[in-house]
Amino acid sequence: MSARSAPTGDVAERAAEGFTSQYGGNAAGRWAAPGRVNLIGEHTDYNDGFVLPFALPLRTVVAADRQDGEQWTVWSELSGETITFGADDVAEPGRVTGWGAYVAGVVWALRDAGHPVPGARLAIASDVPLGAGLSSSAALESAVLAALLDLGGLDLPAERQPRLAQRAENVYVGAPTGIMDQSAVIRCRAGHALFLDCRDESVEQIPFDLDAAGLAVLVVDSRAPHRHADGEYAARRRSCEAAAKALGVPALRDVTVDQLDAALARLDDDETRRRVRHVVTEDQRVLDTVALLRAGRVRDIGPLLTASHVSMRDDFEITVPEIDTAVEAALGAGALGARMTGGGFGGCVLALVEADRADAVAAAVTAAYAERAFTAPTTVTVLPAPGATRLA
Ligand code: GAF
Repeated sequence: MSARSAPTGDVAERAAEGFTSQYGGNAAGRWAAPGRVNLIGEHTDYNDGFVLPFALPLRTVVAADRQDGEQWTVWSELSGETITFGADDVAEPGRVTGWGAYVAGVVWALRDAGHPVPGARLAIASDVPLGAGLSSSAALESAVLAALLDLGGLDLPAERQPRLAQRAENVYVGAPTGIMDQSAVIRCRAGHALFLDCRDESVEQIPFDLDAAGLAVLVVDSRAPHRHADGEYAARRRSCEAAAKALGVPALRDVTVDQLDAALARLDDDETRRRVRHVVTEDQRVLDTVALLRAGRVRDIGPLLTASHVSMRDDFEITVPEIDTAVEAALGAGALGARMTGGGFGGCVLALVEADRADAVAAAVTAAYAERAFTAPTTVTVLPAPGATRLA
């Protein structure tokens, strides 16, 4: 999708060929996990709230087989490197660093949960662009998890897998992310968006048939460099947790829009009030979006998407000029709604468009970028794809 994408050619074949060239022979199997976009519900997951992501047709594929002993050998086409780690490296978090930490983190999380993990050789190929806010990390963790579960004959129901992959990222890698990305990557279905309650992890598959409605979702990679994304993400999370404590609720999910004004009146700084307003109104926008989709009113979700963007821009303050430019240009060219998707400070924008307007909207975004001398964006239209799976 962008200059940050992996090499061309079929990703599953690249993984299989990588396996053969690194280790000789054929892999025992191949496991795929997609990237995701979030239709709506941003920074609500770690507030126990609601999200509505769908899986992308861009995937990470792991070709793998078992090897003797407690040893894991991993090759990735992205770095061209092969790394090896053993039991000592997964005895506690943080010993393997860089991209290998996401793989070692999954081994660590499985072992920490009491699962006997087989030694393995893995080869990784990916079409999910790195650093574009499309969950390349969750795709990697989830594809590795699927491979290790199958190779070890381990039984871990799909609904319990996201927490395990999230622990790999939170504890082993050290990134304080919520449960959305791993849930999306593992539990999404083709043609549907995943309505996830991040408190009890219950899900509803919401039909999201863009083709039938004559619509398209255009994804714009803003190409904006992630500016302080990790520190700012953690700061937003701390601010939400502090606000919930000040309001005497377990999480901001427990404040409804009807209670919002009274809750805001009890908070004494304006920044915190704006953070809370984003989360509380965003949860309601997810519920409203789901209600419209259940009623088959796909076009009508546009204004909710745009309102979500305005809230992220003005109240949560997680957008950047490239992102705001893309949203404004898309709306100016007739998009029904547009918003940043993902954690923020760069990443992607999604725009809901009439299918026959997708090219014109993409061209308008590109022209707006050129006017401001931003690095040219990349654009692609996407349909909701399946979640993690073993390939034939
Ligand atoms: C990132 C995180 F990984 C998610 O958990 C979520 O908080 C998202 O940002 C914002 O909605 O993708």
